[in-house]
Amino acid sequence: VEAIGSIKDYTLVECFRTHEGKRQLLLGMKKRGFGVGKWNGFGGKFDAGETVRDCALRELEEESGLVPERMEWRAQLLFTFRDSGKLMRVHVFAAEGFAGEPVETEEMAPRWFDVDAIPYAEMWHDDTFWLPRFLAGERFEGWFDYAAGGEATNRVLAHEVVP
Ligand code: 6OG
Repeated sequence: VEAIGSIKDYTLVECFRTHEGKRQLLLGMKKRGFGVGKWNGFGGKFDAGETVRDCALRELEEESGLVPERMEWRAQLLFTFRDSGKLMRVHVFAAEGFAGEPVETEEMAPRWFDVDAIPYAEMWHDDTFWLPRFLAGERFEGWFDYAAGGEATNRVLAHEVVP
């Protein structure tokens, strides 16, 4: 029997702006590591002793160069993986108010998307279930149960989103 792994915490920041009258969401194409090849918000793992908010701000700046004027906590997502038994908890923030443009980093290639043209087919499957509610301004908790092969198969078998 494998040892029971502990839960791993991550942050994820969804950045918004209004551009030429249209509301837009910033996504980054992940160039390496977990979720490579998918569009996603910006975030990552905690440094020792770091608060959730500090981690979110640090990861956003490291991966995009951006520092937001406003950022608020909006969601907590729990991910289970059938094959590995891995447990991940992701703390999601909404941010806005940016001075410059995002820069490409070793981790992410950034692009602004109109909120009515989100590339769901090239994102984590769970985003399909919660991002529309996030875009609508809701706060919620979500649970997503990934099929075996998690990252490669990208298939949520069961889920729940609770306000
Ligand atoms: P680094 O490898 O960059 O952290 N993340 C997920 N995001 C979504 N939408 N769905 C998932 O389904 C995710 N799993 C992880 C959290 C990984 C980054 O990717 C996010 C972090 O922002 C399983 O350190």
